[in-house]
Amino acid sequence: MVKYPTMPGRLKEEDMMQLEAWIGTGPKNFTLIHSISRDGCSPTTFHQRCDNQGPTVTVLYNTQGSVFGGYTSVSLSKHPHFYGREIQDNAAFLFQLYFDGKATANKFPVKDKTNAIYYNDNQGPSFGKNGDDLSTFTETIGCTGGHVFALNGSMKSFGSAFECRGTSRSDVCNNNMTVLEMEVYLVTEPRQAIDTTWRNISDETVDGFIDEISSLKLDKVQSGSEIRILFLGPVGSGKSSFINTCCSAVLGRIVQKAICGTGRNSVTRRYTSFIPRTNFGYCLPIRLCDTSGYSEDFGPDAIECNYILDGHIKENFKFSDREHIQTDSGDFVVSPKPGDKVRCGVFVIAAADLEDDRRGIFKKIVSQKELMEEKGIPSVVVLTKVDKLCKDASRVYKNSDVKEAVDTASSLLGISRNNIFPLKNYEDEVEIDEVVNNMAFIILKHIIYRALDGMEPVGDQCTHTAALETTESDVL
Ligand SMILES: Nc1nc2c(ncn2[C@@H]2O[C@H](COP(=O)(O)OP(=O)(O)OP(=O)(O)O)[C@@H](O)[C@H]2O)c(=O)[nH]1
Ligand SMILES: [Mg+2]
Repeated sequence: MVKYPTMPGRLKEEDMMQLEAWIGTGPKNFTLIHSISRDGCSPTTFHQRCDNQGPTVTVLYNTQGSVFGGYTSVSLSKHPHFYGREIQDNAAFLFQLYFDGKATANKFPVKDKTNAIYYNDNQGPSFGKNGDDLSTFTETIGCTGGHVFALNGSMKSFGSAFECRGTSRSDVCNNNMTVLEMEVYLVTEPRQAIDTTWRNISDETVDGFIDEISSLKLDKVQSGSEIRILFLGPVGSGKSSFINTCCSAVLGRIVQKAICGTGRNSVTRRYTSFIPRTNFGYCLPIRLCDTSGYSEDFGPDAIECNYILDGHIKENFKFSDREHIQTDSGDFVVSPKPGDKVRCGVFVIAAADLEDDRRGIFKKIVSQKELMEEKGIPSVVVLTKVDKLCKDASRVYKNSDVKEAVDTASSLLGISRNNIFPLKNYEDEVEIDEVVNNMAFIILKHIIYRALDGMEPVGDQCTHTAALETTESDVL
């Protein structure tokens, strides 16, 4: 079966809950498998993406703020001899969720079950005999003005195969089939969480974590300066939130030093660093460096990444989409000190975005990872927002979707699975949560180990303690 991006569509969570209640057979997952704004509006593409998949729900969003569509509990499948045919579905229904922008929830159950769905090679999703209750489009429809599709379907005989319960078609679709979007979601049973733990992790308390990190005597390894850790990743993936999460876990209260949020472009515009500090004033000898998120034409590119890794870029440097830093710029460090150099790269990616690479961002990540490899700088991946895959944060290391995300990231980016870490950031919490802290400590600890491994000369059999006794140039 084709695997589809788990990118979110327009359908809100509460609308999915409403559909789930109407379907009436328990919890469901909704996976966006077709979107005309993303995939184009042609019958061929629609059938390629949606045929033989299982139950689906089609949702139309017209230009007047009305949201409506249809559900089919059976697979759309082509008849070997006919380009058009009706398909029986005892559980199909049409529905409306919003009318003129106002929430208006109505289910219109099927009454003529043998004519519930109309399959036609040349058409998009259609419901009722010949698609008379609701047809979406015939032949390819272009996009007008870059964002609108004037669909040529209709609800001309709404109420024929489906009960309309006194609602007229104009009360559902305003007799307006010009839409901003039409989406098809695959409706599946939620997979049972696997009960076997897919990764063993220890319980980390803040005291245990601090003791362990202090015992490494990192400040001596790095000759008095902090170990620099660089965060890179797509816009909005949770880089700044991760820095805040680490600082919160170490301090024991929610910290919001790094600015977080959402925007079309990166919210973080400057190269900024943060040092986590405990509530008794001890500063961890690590420096967490935030960067702008990647979009198509923004965020650190190969040249800037190269400079940052080698310590050539000063803190507070403002990333620009117009030009690279010049070597004669005031933000350019001509002779970087050991503490300016990056010791570990952390690629931060939202777990649910893993298979949506329309912007070519993973290619960028892979090339920057390879650049780090050439320089002997280790890299790890942090998969954020795992709460979207697994609501119960305490079950993350048992959840099969999270494990699958780790496997996918590993094969996409060519990074071994034990360098990929799932994470739920502090995001709406106002109090510390032990489970979130634990995830952050585990990741931070392994980032530090990787940085130390990268700083040890290759082939050297000495331990970290022995490394402390060597000179700076031996170690670095
Ligand atoms: N549900 C959830 N939301 C998160 C998580 N991490 C971050 N967010 C939210 O995602 C949005 C973006 O987070 P940021 O930390 O600003 O992302 P960023 O990668 O720094 O983004 P830019 O600086 O714009 O590149 C914010 O609204 C966060 O609250 C998470 O683990 N779970
Ligand atoms: Mg940021």
